[in-house]
Amino acid sequence: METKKIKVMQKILDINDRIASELRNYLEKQGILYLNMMSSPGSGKTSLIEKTANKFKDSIFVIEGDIQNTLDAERLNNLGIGVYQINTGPFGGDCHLEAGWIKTAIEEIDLASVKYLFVENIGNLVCPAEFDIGAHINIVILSVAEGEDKQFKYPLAFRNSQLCIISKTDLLPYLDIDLKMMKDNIKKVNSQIEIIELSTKNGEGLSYWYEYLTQNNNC
Ligand SMILES: Nc1nc2c(ncn2[C@@H]2O[C@H](COP(=O)(O)OP(=O)(O)O)[C@@H](O)[C@H]2O)c(=O)[nH]1
Ligand SMILES: [Mg+2]
Repeated sequence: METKKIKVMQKILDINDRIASELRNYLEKQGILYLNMMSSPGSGKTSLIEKTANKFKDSIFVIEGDIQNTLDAERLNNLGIGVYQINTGPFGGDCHLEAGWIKTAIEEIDLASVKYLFVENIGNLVCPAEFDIGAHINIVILSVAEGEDKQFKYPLAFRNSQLCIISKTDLLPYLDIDLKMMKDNIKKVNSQIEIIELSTKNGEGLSYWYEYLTQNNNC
């Protein structure tokens, strides 16, 4: 019985990986940079997309993943950018997005003017890292309030990401956190990962983020 279950799970992952690979190639051919944002709830994914939308307004589209509700999609919609909501609640409440669901979304979206396609994955550091959605850049966001050790507790999210954003740096003066240790620990889990420190509240570091996006949008 157990063996059968493992085989079925392997098949689901194989199908997911094939679709992910197709998405990666398709969006590259369209000249669209495809970014997957992963973090625990409240680390600042939507806030960063909001800031980015103000800068790159007409060229951004966001696919929002949530178990329930459309709160984040409404926040982004208010800024006048295109948003597509995926709710997993009605289908069992999965805590991650899968490549097939993104493919279905993309088939319904007009991508003609889009240069940056963001996926805000469902808020947790576990499941989203297990499912490749074909993004060109996986981004893990860790706020300074989360501590120096989360990369060791949830290593896959850091191993499978090309960029780590350390968010909410405006809070550093109020926290007992060793930022250098936090960064060293991230590099211990993934020595290749790039790190950008920023705050959407006071704006520090945002210029590096915008530059990162512009530099990488050559696919
Ligand atoms: N102090 C501070 N708060 C932030 C920052 N970015 C986001 N927040 C706050 O953190 C909370 C969660 O942010 P949100 O973007 O919704 O996180 P998400 O759940 O990852 O999408 C909100 O109350 C934001 O105002 C930041 O850079 N500094
Ligand atoms: Mg959010």
